[in-house]
Amino acid sequence: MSVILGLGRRKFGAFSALPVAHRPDGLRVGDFNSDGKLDIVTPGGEFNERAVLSYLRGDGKGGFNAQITFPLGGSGRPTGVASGDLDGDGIPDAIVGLGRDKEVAILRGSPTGAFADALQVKTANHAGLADDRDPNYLAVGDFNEDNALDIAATNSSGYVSLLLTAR
Ligand SMILES: [Ca+2]
Ligand SMILES: [Ca+2]
Ligand SMILES: [Ca+2]
Repeated sequence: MSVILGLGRRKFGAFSALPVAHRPDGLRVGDFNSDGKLDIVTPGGEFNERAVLSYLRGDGKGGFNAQITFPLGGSGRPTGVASGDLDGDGIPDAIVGLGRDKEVAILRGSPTGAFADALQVKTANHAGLADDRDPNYLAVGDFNEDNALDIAATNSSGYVSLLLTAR
C-alpha cells in the first residue's frame, strides 16, 4: 500500500510504501485505537491464504507502524471494508465484506488497537430475494433511525443487502 503526504498548496511528498497482506482491497482511515492519530485498516489475502485485516497504527506525522494482522475467519479474498461504532462504545469498529459464504466479518475496536476476534454475520435477510449472495463492498449508516448503525453491502447477484443491527 502506498501513502503520499499532501503538503498543502497542491504539493505532495514522496510515496511511502507500507507492507500489508496480499491483494489488499479497499481501505478505511480512522482512529482505531483512540489515541487521536489516524490509522489505516485494509483487508487482504489470497484464495489459499488466511483472510486478514491489516491494521497500521499512525504516528500523527505521516508515519505508520508495521502492520498487525487480525484473522477474519477462514481463507479467501476479502473485499471492501467499512468502519463505524457499531456497538456504541465510542471506538470505531471494522466491518469487512468476505466475498464468500454470504457473510461479513465484524471486528470490534479497542483502546489498545487490538481488534476483538472477528464475528461472522450473515447478510441474507430477505427470503425469496436474491440479496443473499456474497457481500463485497460496504457502508454503514443508521437506516432505520434507531440510533444503532446498520450495514449495507453490495453482493454478487446485483442487490444491496441490508443488515439492520440491534444493540
Ligand atoms: Ca490512532
Ligand atoms: Ca465500537
Ligand atoms: Ca439502525
